[in-house]
Amino acid sequence: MKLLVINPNTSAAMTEAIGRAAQAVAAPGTVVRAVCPDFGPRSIEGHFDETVAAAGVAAVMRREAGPEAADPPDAVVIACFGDPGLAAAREVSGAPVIGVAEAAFHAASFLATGFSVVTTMTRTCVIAEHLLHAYGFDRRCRGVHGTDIPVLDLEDGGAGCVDRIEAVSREALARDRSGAIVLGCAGMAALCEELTHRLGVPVIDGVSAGVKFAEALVGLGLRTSAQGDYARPLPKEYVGWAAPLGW
Ligand code: 2AL
Repeated sequence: MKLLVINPNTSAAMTEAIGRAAQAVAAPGTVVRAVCPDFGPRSIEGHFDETVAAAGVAAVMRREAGPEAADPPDAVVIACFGDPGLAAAREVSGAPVIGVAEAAFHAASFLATGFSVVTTMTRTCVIAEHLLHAYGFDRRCRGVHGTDIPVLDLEDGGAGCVDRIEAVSREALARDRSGAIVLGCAGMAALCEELTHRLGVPVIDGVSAGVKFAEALVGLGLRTSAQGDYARPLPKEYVGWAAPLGW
């Protein structure tokens, strides 16, 4: 199957690292293509970044997976922990679209009664909390914790950040009485194995979980519902820089 992985930030290094992490867990028949928008923030660390990044995801979806796409994917993973543009992406194509936060929350809930999220800047904690509430996982998550690691410090895979993430995770496991850690940034994907080894509890990277859930849905022949709010956007004119995105 063809799996499109969209990194909503515009860091080429992080897009490559996410693509490698996705391909590493993919089944032999899965071909991963990792892309990022051609406009928007280098990293997503707040509401404004996220809003602009969501438009970038919409533009990539339109080009790569929309009705005019030359070689549309069988499934899509949106690889930023705020799941920017996720609902919009599901209006573009019937191919299943998975957000990495949503995937990680589901996976963690299979493995522990309660989990903790360990993320980047403390100011982004509220974004994860809003998602937990929107997705109905706020009863399973026992705490969201910032490390105050800037996202771009994770560009190379984040090896220099692993001690700090381990320390915050240990504190979170004890304070929250939780049984698993969800990594709150797609840029932490390469650290999952090392942190699992160090912490001795399940550590969930949403990129890997997203890839495996995408493969499962495609394997089951399931597609996004076109009934109701995930139906194609209504035809209308878009103006200004967004004109090509009109339907
Ligand atoms: C993220 C992420 O996954 N990518 C990015 O640029 N920002 N999330 C986060 N909590 O920092």
